[in-house]
Amino acid sequence: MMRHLGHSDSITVSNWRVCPRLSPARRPAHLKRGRLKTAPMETGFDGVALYPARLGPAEQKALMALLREGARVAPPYRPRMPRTGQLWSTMQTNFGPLGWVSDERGYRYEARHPITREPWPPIPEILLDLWAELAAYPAPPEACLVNLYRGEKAKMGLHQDRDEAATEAPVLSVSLGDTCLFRVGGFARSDKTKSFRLASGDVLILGGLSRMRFHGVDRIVPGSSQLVEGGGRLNLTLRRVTKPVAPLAGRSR
Ligand SMILES: O=C(O)CCC(=O)C(=O)O
Repeated sequence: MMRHLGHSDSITVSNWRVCPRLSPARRPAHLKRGRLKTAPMETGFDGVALYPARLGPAEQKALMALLREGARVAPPYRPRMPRTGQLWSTMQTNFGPLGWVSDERGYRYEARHPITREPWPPIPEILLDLWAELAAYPAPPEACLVNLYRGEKAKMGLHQDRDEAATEAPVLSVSLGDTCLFRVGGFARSDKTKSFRLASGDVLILGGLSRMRFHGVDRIVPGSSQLVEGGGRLNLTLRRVTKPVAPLAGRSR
């Protein structure tokens, strides 16, 4: 079914173009030095760490350029809900050996793009570095799900990330572009929730006791950033899907 999505369900790669001058295969050293070393902000939830402006403007642009390159290989598409086939309000693609997909058959990880049937492009090194610095997990992420929120209707309902076997690994999320209103709850959908804003460059980690908390995006604030060409917000979540076969002492990449 996914193979038969109409033309209007894909977006052109140029929508992702932000910084055509930069096309680094690897992150330049000066950007590495320029990363803002901020401490996590208190969120009120043990295991939910928010690093405001963890990526500075130059790193955000460099990451956008890498995402644009990746989108040529793995064009963003609009996924479908399990059973009903209803279209999501966000567009998605993935990087990494595995990618998270949703369609009438359910939620799962797959090694290939559901429309092109090509393998997903590799996770950009800049993101692997972030994981190595912040995830405190002895194996690299296997999936980077990319969500594109565009327009006032784009949102993501409260949900748990529960399709990964490695639930002891955190989910590391990077926000780019427009600010969003992010909501975190408890371990039942009906539990009390708390909202905070995620702005471009912010990094959020859901780990430890909070790995399985319900969370979602109520809405974005259109026009709050100029980073994403055509407007909108990109969210990248790094996930370890399978449990590492053997402990990799002290290494995360
Ligand atoms: O867009 C976000 O900040 C959250 C994304 C998310 O919850 C998910 O991909 O599971």
